[in-house]
Amino acid sequence: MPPTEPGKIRNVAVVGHRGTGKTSLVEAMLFQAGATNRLGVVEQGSTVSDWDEDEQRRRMSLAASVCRCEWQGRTIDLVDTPGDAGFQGDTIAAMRVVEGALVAVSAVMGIEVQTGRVWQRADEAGLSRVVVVNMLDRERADFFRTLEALRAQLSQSCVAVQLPIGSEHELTGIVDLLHMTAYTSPDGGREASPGVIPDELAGEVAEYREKLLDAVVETDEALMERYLDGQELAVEEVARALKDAVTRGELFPVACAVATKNLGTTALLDLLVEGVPSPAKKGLPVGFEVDEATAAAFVFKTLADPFAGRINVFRVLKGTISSDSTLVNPRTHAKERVGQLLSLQGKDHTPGAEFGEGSIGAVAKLKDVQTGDLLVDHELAVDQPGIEFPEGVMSFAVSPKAKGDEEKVAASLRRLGEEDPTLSLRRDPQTGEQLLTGLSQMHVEVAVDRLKRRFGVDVELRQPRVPYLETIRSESRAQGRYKKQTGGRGQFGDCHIVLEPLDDHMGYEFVDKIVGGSIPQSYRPAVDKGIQEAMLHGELAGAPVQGVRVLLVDGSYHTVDSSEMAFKIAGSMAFKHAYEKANPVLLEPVMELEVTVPDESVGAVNGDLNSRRGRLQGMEPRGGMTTIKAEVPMSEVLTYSQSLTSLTGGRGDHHMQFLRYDEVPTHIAQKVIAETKAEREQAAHH
Ligand SMILES: Nc1nc2c(ncn2[C@@H]2O[C@H](COP(=O)(O)OP(=O)(O)OP(=O)(O)O)[C@@H](O)[C@H]2O)c(=O)[nH]1
Ligand SMILES: [Mg+2]
Repeated sequence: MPPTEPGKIRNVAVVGHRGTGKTSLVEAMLFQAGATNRLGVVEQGSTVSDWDEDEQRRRMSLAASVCRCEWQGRTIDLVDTPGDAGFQGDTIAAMRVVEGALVAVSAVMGIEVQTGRVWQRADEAGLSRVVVVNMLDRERADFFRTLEALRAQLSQSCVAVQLPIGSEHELTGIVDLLHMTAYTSPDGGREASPGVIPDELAGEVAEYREKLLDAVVETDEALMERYLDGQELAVEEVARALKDAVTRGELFPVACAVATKNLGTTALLDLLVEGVPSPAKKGLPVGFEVDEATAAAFVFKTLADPFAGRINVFRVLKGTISSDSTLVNPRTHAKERVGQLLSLQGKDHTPGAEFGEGSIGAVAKLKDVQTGDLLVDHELAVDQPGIEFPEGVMSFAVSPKAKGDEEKVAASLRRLGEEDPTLSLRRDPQTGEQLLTGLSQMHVEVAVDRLKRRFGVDVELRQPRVPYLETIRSESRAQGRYKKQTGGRGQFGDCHIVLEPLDDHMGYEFVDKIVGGSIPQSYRPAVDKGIQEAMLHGELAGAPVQGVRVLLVDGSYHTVDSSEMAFKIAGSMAFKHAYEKANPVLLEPVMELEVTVPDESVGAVNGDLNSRRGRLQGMEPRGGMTTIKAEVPMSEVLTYSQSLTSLTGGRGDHHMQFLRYDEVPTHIAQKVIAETKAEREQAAHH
């Protein structure tokens, strides 16, 4: 089969807040378009998109999943993405390779935290957007309230192209304002052909049809003139002008749906085909520059299967990618032999011979290709466009349950890291622990589940140690004198140093202030070295010392007995003496925390933050939800996810990042110091 013409492709990322029905919408579209024979259900784990065992157990999408259907002679590639903030890696990557986004919102919840975030990403990537208000059959669902929120909070260019017929449990269908027809078969079967609009809706339909016309003619001068002249505009003319406006990103049509009943699916598929531009029309996604290549593809997702090996999912940027060809990876400069190409449909892959411009495909068993890599037909000097993934915020210490499994754990986690670049493993140089860092607690927990199921390694998660630091508050001066006389050649080193606190508690400076030759030039770096070694473990809690300027002011030496070693020891001794006198204090990392919660939980959340030594920085109410900004010590928010869930009934969302180091208040510092002391003593016993 020849590759699909770029003009006939629609690449759409299905995005939105967690649980707005994205997976169910994809399922409905596949079913309505005849790609599947039955409407799968998220609860039953029977959807095409949520095929992974972890997704089915948790009833949520954890990774992007590519699903294809044909509609009106077009090939639509739907990339269903996870809504949960902890699994945004794939969502961000998917939005880099499509022309359009289908933004799902719940008619009950309206605009939520993640809705705003994906909207902003879509802005950055210049994506055309269709908004779908889903779950209109649920209690407390309200299309009009949601529409107003969309217009107020996302864009005034959101415009209804459909209306619900009835509401909540009495919802019986939807009106398509564009084609002036109605769909009235909310029974979960294949949606029937459109019928006539019920008479009782005439008034409302006229009102919203006019709003739609007003919005559309705004974007088309010729049409505007005729409209103002009082001429009747044909349905097709309006549809065409809307399509152009959506393509250019000037209007965002708002559709209605009940995904689980397959209602509104036909009109939604129509909108995607008509509104989302094809790769041919849109050209390269934002940020790519592959002029010199004749064929290029961008890897936006990687699957690490312990049996099938690695599968790279790509979007063809230019030309054709065919099996049995050779491509180059500009990052590694390595040639990659392309064996079998694959077409994806959820978990299924079928062999494909070639993929043309704009299409999404997959390839197995390349040597060293990662998410974010480009594959080109010959070596070129191309810039890596890359993908800006968010930094991990939740770290846990991991250790294998079985002794001796350390290497296996590390290797398996590396494989998982290939699949999910927002997951990282590193050794904390200070505490020696292996830290697994992800975007949320659940993110890290899912990784642990996968380690077990896919790679057969069992690990334990512990709260990580807080990376404390130490610093000084005042100036001090001390001498370090090392002298040893044992038989033959002795050891002699002697130095005087002054410690001064540096701004921001950060950094280290060594300044040689010696006038004359009290210490020969060649021994002075040894003093510096000795001091730096002593600074690795401060005297308070064994934490690294930061924020110190050392002035080397004086000393003495011995022509025979002095050595680098002796001066290193003298430097370390001088530091320890001076440090004690310089008012040392413990520093702790402080996080910048942003919490978004329903208005009614604000009091409880603020009270809780207060009890965690949080400092409120600001509050921003926004349509039923309030975003609270605060600075909180890391030690107080190691398991914040759980607390927030119980404080808000699961409706809160948060993210945090490292801000700076601050002094630990004395009474708390005493506790930390006592604890670390006890631990160190215990460690010394073993
Ligand atoms: N009543 C009703 N339930 C729906 C509708 N659409 C989805 N659901 C249900 O809502 C829940 C969430 O649906 P999903 O399709 O998993 O939502 P999602 O947006 O993919 O969720 P994440 O992947 O976790 O972000 C499931 O229990 C669905 O069965 C709808 O239109 N009406
Ligand atoms: Mg989903």
